[in-house]
Amino acid sequence: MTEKPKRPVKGPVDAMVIPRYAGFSTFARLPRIDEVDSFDVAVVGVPFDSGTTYRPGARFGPTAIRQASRLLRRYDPSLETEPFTWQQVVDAGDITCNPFDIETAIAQIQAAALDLRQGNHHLIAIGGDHTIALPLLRATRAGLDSLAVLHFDAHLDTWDTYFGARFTHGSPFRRAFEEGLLAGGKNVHVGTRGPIYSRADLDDDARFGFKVITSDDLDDLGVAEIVRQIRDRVGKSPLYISIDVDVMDPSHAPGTGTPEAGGISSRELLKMLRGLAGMNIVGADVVEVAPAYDHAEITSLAAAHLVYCLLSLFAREAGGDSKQGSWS
Ligand SMILES: [Mn+2]
Repeated sequence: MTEKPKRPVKGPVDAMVIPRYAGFSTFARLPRIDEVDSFDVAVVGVPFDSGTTYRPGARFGPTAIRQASRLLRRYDPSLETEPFTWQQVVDAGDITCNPFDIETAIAQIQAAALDLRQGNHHLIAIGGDHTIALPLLRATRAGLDSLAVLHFDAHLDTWDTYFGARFTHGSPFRRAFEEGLLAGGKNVHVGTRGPIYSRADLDDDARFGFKVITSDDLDDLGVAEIVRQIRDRVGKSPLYISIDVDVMDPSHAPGTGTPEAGGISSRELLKMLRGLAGMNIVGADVVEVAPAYDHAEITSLAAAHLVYCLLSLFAREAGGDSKQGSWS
């Protein structure tokens, strides 16, 4: 499973030739999608924040995450992978999203994600506010029998409407349930905390097929037990991972739209993610980086490392595996 593939792979710009802070700004200085013949994983920006309910600004998330990703290096000792050489990773640029019409933007994101998914390519979206998870789930669910969602967030994001609007960053997983996109009884929220509108929100959420692992549960259960519970619940189902950076404590992710005290650390989040190695992950997003509220790139650096960890998880599945047939 863990050997370098024999086909040619175009990796990041060599930092010994061009310094990390110079040159074109793609994720991790990887090639653009138009610079390679084919790819296994695409990182795509979704600069959309018209679904935010509090602080706007996540439309600048993709740019900030790319900038913060310049320092990422080739070998991941935690997962013993080379995420940029065991598979072809590309930066697919940004999806054009209408900033004034949410439903148009959702349709644009869905169409672009479907296009990038052609040929079973893996997609990691960098947001953007959490509204974007709905069209990404639609595109990922297409062609699959079922799809489980693992959702890291301070919030449930299964609310119904806000000011009468059905498509906001607080409602993507309720809409996904209503559209039949979620596998029954296999979905998990991790890291929720803080006040909610009503006790009934939790009852609704359970009806949508989610198990809730709160931020406080991390203290009581620990990372290993939480990983065990996630693996037990999801099993071998195709899995979509959606990471709202506000799952992290504001000390680890201040640059976000709806921060809540009492969150988890970036170390804990990365460790949980690594614990998912070997699961059937089919797509992911990292959302809600709002750089205007960030300090010293704390949030965008964490987001860049989360994307790197997701790439490593994909690489472990891709490395030396002949079933990766997308390379022509
Ligand atoms: Mn969210």
